[in-house]
Amino acid sequence: MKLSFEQLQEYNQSVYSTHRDELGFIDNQLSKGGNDVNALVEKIKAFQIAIPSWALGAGGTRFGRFGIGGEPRDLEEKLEDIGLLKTLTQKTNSVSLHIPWDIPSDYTAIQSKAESLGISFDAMNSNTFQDYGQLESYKLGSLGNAKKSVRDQAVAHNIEVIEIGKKLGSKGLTVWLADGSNFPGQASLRNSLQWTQESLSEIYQAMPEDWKLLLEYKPYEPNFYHTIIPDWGTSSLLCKSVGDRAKVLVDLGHHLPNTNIEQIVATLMYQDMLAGFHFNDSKYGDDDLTTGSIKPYQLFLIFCELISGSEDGAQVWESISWMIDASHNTKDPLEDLMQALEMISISYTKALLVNRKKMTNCQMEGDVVGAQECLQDAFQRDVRPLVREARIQLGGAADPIGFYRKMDVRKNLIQKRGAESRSTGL
Ligand code: RM4
Ligand code: MN
Ligand code: MN
Repeated sequence: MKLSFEQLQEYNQSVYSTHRDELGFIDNQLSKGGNDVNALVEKIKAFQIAIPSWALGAGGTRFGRFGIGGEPRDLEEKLEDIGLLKTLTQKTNSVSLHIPWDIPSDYTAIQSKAESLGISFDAMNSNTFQDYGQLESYKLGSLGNAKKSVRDQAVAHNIEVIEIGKKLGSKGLTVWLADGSNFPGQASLRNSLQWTQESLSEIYQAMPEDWKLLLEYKPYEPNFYHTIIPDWGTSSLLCKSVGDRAKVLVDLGHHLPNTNIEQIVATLMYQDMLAGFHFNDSKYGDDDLTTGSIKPYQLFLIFCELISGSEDGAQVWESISWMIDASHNTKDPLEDLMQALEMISISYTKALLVNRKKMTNCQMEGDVVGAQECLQDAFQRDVRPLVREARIQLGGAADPIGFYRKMDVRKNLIQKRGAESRSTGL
C-alpha cells in the first residue's frame, strides 16, 4: 500500500498549530538554557534505525501464535512494509535480512524494489538455530558443535549468507548462536568455546575487507545450562581473537534481570568494541517487547553512555549499527515498530540534552545530588515536539500512528494480502 503525499500533508496541516505551540514552548526553554535547537533537530533527523525482516509479522510464543492479518507474504512485501514505516516515521532507511527466511528469488527485482523505496541492506543475519532441511541437524549446536561436519556446515551457511549480502550491498554479518547445553556434562565447556572460536575465525576470513562481524551474546535460551557466548566478555574475547572488524553486538533483551547494560556499553566503547544494538525491552529476559515500554530510564542512560563515548572520542558514532529486534505477539507489528522508533528517538534526544560539562564538574567535585539533577533535568523533559519537528521536516507524518489508523492501513493490507497471510520469522 502506498500512502499519498497529499493526504499526509493534509493530515499534518490539521495538527500543525498545536505542534507549533508545543515546539515554541520547548524551543524557548532550551534556547534559554543555551541549547542550539536547530542543531538538535538535525541530529534527530540523521539518526536512522534498521528494521529486521522478521519483525513485520505477528510473533508468537511456544504456546501459540495469533496472526494479525495482512502480514507480508514475501520479501518484496516486507520491503513495502518498511517503505511504509519510512514514509510515516522518516526514522528507518534499511532492512536487516535473516537467511534462509529471506533468500531473494530475484536479486535485480529485490534491489530495484529496495532502491525505489529508498531502503538499503543493513547487516545480514545467519540462522544456525533451526533445522530447515539441511543435511546435519543443529539440535546440539552449530559453530561449537562437537561434530566437525556440523561445524563445517554452519560455517558454510554463514559464508553463503555473506555471498547473498555481497550481492545486495550489505556490509555486515550478525551472528547469534543458540549453541550451548541443557545439562551439566552434556558438552565440554572449554572445547565448545574453542570450536566456536575456530568456526568464527573461518567465517571472518571469508568476509570482504569492508565488512564487519557483529557477534551477539545471550546468557540463556534456548539452552538453559550453558550458552557458549553468554556475555559481552566472552563475545569480546572471541571477537578479539578473530580480527579487528569483529565487534560485540548488544541485544538489550540478552541480559539477566538488573544487569547494568549502560556500563557494558561504556566498557565496550572504552575498547572500541561496540558493534551495534538490537533494541527491545524486557521484564524477565529475552522478552522482545517494545523498547522503552518497561524501562525507559535504562534506555535513556544507555544513550547517555553512547553519546558521551562518541563525544569523548572513545568510539566513532558512525561505527555503531542500530536495529530493532522485537517480537509482536499482541500488537500490530507496524504500530509496534512505530512506537519503538519513537521511543528510541525520544531517549536519544533526552540524552543529547544532558549538560555533560556540568555533570562532569559534579563528578569531579563529588556532588552526587548535582550529578543526578543533570540527568533528571534532561530525562524529565517532554522532547516529543522536537522529535515530531524532525519528522515533519523530513516529510513524515506529524503523528505516524494517528495517520496510519486514519488511513486504515492494516485493513487495506488485509484486503490485499488476506487475513491468514503469514510472515516468516519467529
Ligand atoms: C535471537 C537473537 C537474534 C535474532 C533471533 C531471531 O534471540 O536476538 O538477534 O536473529 O532471535
Ligand atoms: Mn538480537
Ligand atoms: Mn533475542
